Amino acid sequence: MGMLDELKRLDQELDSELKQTDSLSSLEALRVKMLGKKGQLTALLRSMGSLSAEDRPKFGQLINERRERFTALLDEKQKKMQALEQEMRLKAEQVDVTEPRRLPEVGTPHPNTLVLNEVVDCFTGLGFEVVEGPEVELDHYNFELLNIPKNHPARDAQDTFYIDDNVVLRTHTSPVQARIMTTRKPPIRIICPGRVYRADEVDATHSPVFHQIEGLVIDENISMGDLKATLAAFANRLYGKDIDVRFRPSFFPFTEPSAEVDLTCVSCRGKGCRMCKNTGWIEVLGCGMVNPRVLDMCGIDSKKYSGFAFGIGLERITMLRYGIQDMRLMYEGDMRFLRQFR
Ligand code: 2U9
Repeated sequence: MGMLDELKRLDQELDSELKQTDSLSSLEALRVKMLGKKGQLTALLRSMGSLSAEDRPKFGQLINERRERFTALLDEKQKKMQALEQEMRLKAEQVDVTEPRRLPEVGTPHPNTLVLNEVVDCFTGLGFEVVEGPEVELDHYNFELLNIPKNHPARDAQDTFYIDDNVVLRTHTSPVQARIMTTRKPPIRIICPGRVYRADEVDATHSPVFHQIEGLVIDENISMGDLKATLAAFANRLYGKDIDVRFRPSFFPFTEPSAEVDLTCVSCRGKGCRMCKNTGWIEVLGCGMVNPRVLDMCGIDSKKYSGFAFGIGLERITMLRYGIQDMRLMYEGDMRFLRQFR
């Protein structure tokens, strides 16, 4: 093939490949293929040695014209491609600043927390202080100071989680009160909310981990009348002014006398319903006058001072407050349940 034909063919090849090129990288490949050191135009320049001295300048000029033309065409295409790629990148990275932001998911307070807050408001309003203590507790504070003797069934491993012979997961928050009694002088007015542990099976009303709020008042001349008025104030504050308090005799090692406390049924307001088994009353908590033996063991003179104590199961009063039928709902973390309480 003559050199002129070859130049013509290169012109056509460049034009057709330029049309097909759709990226900066394939454009660069085309530039190398045509104008690079091993490119086709360069090869043509090298082959000029076979031409006559007369033809050589003429072809040299033609090849140089091609080089200028190719360079111009490639540069032009490159500019277009760069502009196009820039445009596409800007489009891809476009941010709609008017789009509403996604709101962070906000939780709701647990029903136990809501009721505990109300109980704390109630008792701090009556002059009580809130005190907390360890959940891993010495046998001495959890049982011994509370007059729960060594052979008492509450101490059995069937009921209590033992860490070792002398250390347990507290089975009530009473050891917090015992600790305060051994370190302070009366008057004492405290409530002790917190998590407690018992080796119970899970069912609609039991859990091995639950919460108590215990209260303790110690001063001169504290009577059962003070206890009843305090618990009535609590019942009225949480469940309404029409709720009455009823004491029934009971037994606890740490109080003497002891009582189970019923409230007017919060569901039927005393008329009688399925929940109260038509009695108009529901059992809600336990209480009593602090056993003088407990006072003395904790270093408080039982001849000078007397006191009352009570124990409330937080889950129990929360369930009554909101009409929750099954305690397990309170531990499952199901947002459909939890979101109902605000
Ligand atoms: C000291 C002295 C006495 C705390 C008391 C109860 C009665 C009671 C139960 C309620 C439901 C436990 O959560 S529950 O199962 N508690 O009936 N608790 S008197 O008496 C004390 C506490 C500490 C130093």
